[in-house]
Amino acid sequence: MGMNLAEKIIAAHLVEGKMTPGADIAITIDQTLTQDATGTMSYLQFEALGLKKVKTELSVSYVDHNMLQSGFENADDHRYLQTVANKYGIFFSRPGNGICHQVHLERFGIPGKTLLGSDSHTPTNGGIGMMAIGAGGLDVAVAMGGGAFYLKMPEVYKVHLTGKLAPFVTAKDIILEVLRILTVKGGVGRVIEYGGPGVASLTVPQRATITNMGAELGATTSIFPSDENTKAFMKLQKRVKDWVPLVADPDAKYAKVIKIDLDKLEPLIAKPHSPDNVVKVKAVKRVKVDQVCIGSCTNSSVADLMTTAALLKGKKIHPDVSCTITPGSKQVFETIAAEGSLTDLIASGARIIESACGPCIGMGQAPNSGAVSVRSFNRNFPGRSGTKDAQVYLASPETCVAAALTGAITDPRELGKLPKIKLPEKITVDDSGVIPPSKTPGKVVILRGPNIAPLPINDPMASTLEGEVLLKTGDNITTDHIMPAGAKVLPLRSNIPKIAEFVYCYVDPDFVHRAKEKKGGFIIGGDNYGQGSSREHAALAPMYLGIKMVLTKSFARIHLANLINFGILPLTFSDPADYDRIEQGDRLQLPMVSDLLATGADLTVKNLTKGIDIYVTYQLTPRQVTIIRAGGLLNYIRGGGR
Ligand code: MIC
Ligand code: SF4
Repeated sequence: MGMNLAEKIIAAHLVEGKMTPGADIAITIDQTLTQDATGTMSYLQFEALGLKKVKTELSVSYVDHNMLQSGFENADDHRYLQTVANKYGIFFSRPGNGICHQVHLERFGIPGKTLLGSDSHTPTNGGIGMMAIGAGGLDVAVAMGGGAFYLKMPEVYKVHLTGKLAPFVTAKDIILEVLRILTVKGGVGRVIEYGGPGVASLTVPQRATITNMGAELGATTSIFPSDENTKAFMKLQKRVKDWVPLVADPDAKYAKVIKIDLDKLEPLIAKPHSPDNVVKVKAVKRVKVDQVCIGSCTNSSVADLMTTAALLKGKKIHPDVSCTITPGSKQVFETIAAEGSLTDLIASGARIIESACGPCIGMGQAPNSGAVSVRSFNRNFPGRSGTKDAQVYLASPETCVAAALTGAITDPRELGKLPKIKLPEKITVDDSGVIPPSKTPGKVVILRGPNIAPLPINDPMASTLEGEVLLKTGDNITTDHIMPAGAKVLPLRSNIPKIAEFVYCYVDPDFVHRAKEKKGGFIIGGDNYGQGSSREHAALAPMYLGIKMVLTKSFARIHLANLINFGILPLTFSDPADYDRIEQGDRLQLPMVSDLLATGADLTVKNLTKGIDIYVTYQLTPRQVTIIRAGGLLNYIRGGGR
């Protein structure tokens, strides 16, 4: 029987389990990537594993998130990351070299290989035909140590593309259309594979825009075939020797096929505060705009920024708009400079920022109070921009330019004719921003600043759990709600006791105080709990505050794995209607839970306050049960587990 792309790559890397959707499998990992905001924890965990060197084919440590240095913390962390990389055989992409996903695509991605990254947008490299998956830092640390990656065998959906994009309609509009159809939980447990004749009209950076934002579907990953366009991209990058063709078999099976006719697509926009809140741009009537941000790992390729520059050439940013531009990498930055586009961007009055995540993660450029901000990014969760009441819209760079020039949300087709850009046939490939590891690792001293606090380690699970419901949330809670990012909080990523002070701070400012006063407790959630980022801090910091169990209607994949990794028990309601039978402040008990889990028995949660029993389910493998009972993955591995 024929195989699809995902099945082909998984089959070639499978070390445990059967490839039936929903079954537990383990795959080997060829490459890893980390970024600085999740990397410090990941490397502290790697160090705790006590190995001499990474065992992957390639591991790269990027610095792209914590770039504002308003105190010593971020600079100290960068120095730690550089020295730790140097010692353990890891390549170090220095600050200024670019956003991890963009640089990885340009310089390291290889079709057919597996990539595990401590960032939820790792699937960007699916654009070059990799099986690229986002995970928590601890899973990446284990993979660097040669350990397999455990996941549920995904179901595979096909997005069948026909036709060709019209002027001003872009790759971003394709993924916004997929989000409109599938929603932010439509991809959970699935791989989204792209195929059909329309694929041939898309370049690798365009494909990467689509696979990047596939993260917002909650998908395990998204992937494109590796074809002549992939070869051309790798040739431009002087890496054609790494190219291999990769296509799905003609009789490959898919759980579902979604058809999109590119000819019929129109410019789309995601309204506040969710990436699936998608409508046609022309349906948003002249909303006044205060800020426009172009860049991020979704839309900051050479073509994106040259098109932006061509549209802005000879014009000025609207006086009421602040417009920022962040090139995705040093290579993109150099190329747009060499091509003259940078001059046009500067002349337009746009604010050019270094190659990094920047405004996407609230690292500077927080908009004014109540501002409308139109961004070419991938997430518009509340507060993520750094301004609590900002209204963030997500759209293509073209739609962003239309807003920047007119001062209002405007269909970009109203700008007239799309200027033709001529992409360079040659670019400067300069890897000096990537520092190779030391040849004499024994001599390397790891430098740790005072911001790096020791890793908190959980206790093994108690036999009976009892405590109070400290918080009850609604559906689609994001990790940005649980553990906010931004310029104030991100520098504390290496310091769990300090960062724990911010858990749920925008949702309920009293949460941390309550958790401390009650010495921990439980959280109740709705559907798709923990969607968004891969940050394990959204599990680690609650663990530090004594959260022992989270009971929801359903979980997002990476957050679920992170909870297990840190020994927090994830449970779901057997009957979602029971969600209404628990309130904040209720006292709950799970009698003999540790023994019951070990035998695989059914579990009930006693609501002592209301005097009722609530049936719950857990989808944990025997290995995961052992991990939770041990108090987390680090305890498990140190105890000899694999
Ligand atoms: C994000 O886009 O939310 C981040 C910041 O890149 C995160 C990682 C993090 O929280 O450090 C992600 O997407 O995984
Ligand atoms: Fe960086 Fe934003 Fe991409 Fe996350 S989504 S990796 S913060 S650019």
